[in-house]
Amino acid sequence: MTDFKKLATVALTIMLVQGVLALLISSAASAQESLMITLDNDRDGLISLREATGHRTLLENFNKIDSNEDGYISLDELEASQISKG
Ligand SMILES: [Ca+2]
Ligand SMILES: [Ca+2]
Repeated sequence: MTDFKKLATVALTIMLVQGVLALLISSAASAQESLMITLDNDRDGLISLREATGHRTLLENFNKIDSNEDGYISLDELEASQISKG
């Protein structure tokens, strides 16, 4: 096997694994994950106070949900809160 073929095989394998992972993640997306995607306007994986203004319940409970008090709601904190889109 040439180096190029080896490289191509490795690249193909990585793409395949990433595709399968993406499929798994998207099919397993929880209500909290879809809420995070909806509200996280700057795509940093966290909901800031400004981004939380798009969701009334989240905004009202922001300080309660932000358990590590860093001013942002992470997906873990969102999942712990059990708040969903509705
Ligand atoms: Ca954000
Ligand atoms: Ca936090």
